[in-house]
Amino acid sequence: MRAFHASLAAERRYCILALVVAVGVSLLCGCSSHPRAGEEGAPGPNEVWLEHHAFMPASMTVPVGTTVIWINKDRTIHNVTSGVRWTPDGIFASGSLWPNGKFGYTFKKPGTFPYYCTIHSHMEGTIVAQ
Ligand SMILES: [Cu+2]
Repeated sequence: MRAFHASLAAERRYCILALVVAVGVSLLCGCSSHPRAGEEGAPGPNEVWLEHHAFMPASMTVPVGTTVIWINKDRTIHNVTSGVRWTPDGIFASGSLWPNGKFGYTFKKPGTFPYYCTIHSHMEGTIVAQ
């Protein structure tokens, strides 16, 4: 009888341990799915995501000398082309950015730099370097 009780107590201990582990794992999973800068869910500093056929953030102000990185998070091809709709100004052009493709440009002069996607011209963004 005593042995039975002992094993029951041990079993209960394992149950509690399993519960603690399960809660811990679910908490960890919960945290990792929460959007955080530079991770899944939100662009990091000096990062612009091409997501849902839009630039996110659509406008960004950076210090002169900053390299801005664009990352295509969509499942379609986009590009990052400086200029305004239908009128590229030749300052920078990523060419075709495939899903997960990246493009970087270093803003060495102050100014306002509009850009768009020539495939989906409603996709527009602006970088202000100052
Ligand atoms: Cu596009």
